[in-house]
Amino acid sequence: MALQAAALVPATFSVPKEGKSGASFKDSSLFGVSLSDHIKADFTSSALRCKREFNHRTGAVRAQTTATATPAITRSTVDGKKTLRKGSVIITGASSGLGLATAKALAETGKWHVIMACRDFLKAERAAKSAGMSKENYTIMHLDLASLDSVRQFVDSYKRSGRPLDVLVCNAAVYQPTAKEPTFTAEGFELSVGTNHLGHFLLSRLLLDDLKQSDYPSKRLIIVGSITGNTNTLAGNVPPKANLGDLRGLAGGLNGLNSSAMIDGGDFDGAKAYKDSKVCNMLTMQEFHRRFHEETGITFASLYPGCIATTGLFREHIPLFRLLFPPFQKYITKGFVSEEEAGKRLAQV
Ligand code: LMG
Ligand code: NDP
Ligand code: PMR
Repeated sequence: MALQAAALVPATFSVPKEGKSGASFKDSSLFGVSLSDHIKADFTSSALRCKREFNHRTGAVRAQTTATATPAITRSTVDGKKTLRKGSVIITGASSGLGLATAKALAETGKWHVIMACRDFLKAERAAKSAGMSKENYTIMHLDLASLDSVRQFVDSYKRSGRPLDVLVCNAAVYQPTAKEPTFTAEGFELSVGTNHLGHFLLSRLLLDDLKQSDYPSKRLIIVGSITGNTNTLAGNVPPKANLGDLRGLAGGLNGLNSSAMIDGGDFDGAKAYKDSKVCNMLTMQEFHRRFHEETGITFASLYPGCIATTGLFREHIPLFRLLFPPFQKYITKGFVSEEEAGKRLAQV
């Protein structure tokens, strides 16, 4: 299975470091994959265009969406003056890392009200404050993606709030690279796939109608993907590789009891479970586009923001990894991006 994630590099961005790297990896072939090919594949987009290809054994599914810069919706005129409606954007996992940086970037434009959907209210509040976000630009709402009940409650509260929904950004994730045994969500699904994919899948599905009803000119549903789930890239060939197999573990409930905790039915591997979940995230956007784009007018997209090697995502990795990973990405792969830069990228998408 080869999946090419969305490459979303707006013209206004500097070309990501991966793309201009003349570094040691250029034109080298590691794990049988040419890096120059994957650079071309992932980073040649110079306009804000999202192009995804999924080469399946039985054929190819292509999804292409075009997007424009952040629009300013104008409302009825009073005294001939145009008033601006703020866009409403939900960002999951906005209490740290990429989600927080994106929330900050959007809040700072003054054009967006950011709903920070977080599992830890106090942490989110502190994070928003220390990021310097001003109160009128954000609302924190409780959401624990590792509980489908919590997802349903979040959706109910959101609907009851009466706010329109213009953009949903599915950003939260957990990564358990050193876990020896699987852990499970409230409903008993393996935690990484349960949180990163199933929680977001339900959230997206339940909020689709609200997005559809939005009168915003560019309503969007974005899921953060990752290069590490793409086996047609160098990074995606670092073991363990993502592989959904024939989905037998997923069909069996991912509960580790009468079925495997892994989607493909294999032995538990936390790093693989995360990468599998990212493949599911990216495929979900392709399939949502295929099923719902025409009917709803919603733009569905997925992006890889670059390697943000300093975020909390790696909190469970061994200390030596956490020490070496940022300089490795900065100086060797040149795939490193700061939280701030990655936040700007996602905010622009
Ligand atoms: C595995 O960890 C887990 O075991 C597994 O369970 C699973 O979770 C998996 O995919 C997830 O990860 C393996 C991981 C942890 O090892 C790595 O692969 C770490 C990669 C990042 C570290 C690279 C070290 C390179 C050193 C660079 C230091 C900075 C340089 C700045 C220089 C500036 C120059 C201008 O293991 C560790 O984290 C331990 C790391 C120990 C590294 C020992 C060094 C070995 C050198 C090997 C080099 C590999 C680099 C390949 C690139 C070669 C380039 C030509
Ligand atoms: P962080 O760990 O900093 O952020 C993850 C966020 O998800 C945190 O806010 C965390 O909450 C939240 N979260 C985790 N579990 C749940 C849950 N059950 N319910 C609600 N929220 C939850 O990592 P990043 O910022 O790096 O990750 C953000 C996204 O970027 C992820 O989708 C990741 O896969 C993706 N990504 C990251 C890359 C990187 O290099 N860092 C590269 C490619 C993609 P809390 O603060 O409470 O822990
Ligand atoms: Mg990877 C161009 C090369 C490149 C890029 C862009 C990444 C991104 N990585 C690259 C190469 C390599 N990595 C190589 C050659 C190695 C072997 C030394 C390597 C190793 C490695 C590990 C052990 N890389 C990792 C890990 C992790 O634990 C991270 C991971 O897989 O998390 C799921 C990771 C990552 N490398 C990246 C990115 C973006 C990650 C974090 C992935 C994510 O958050 O989705």
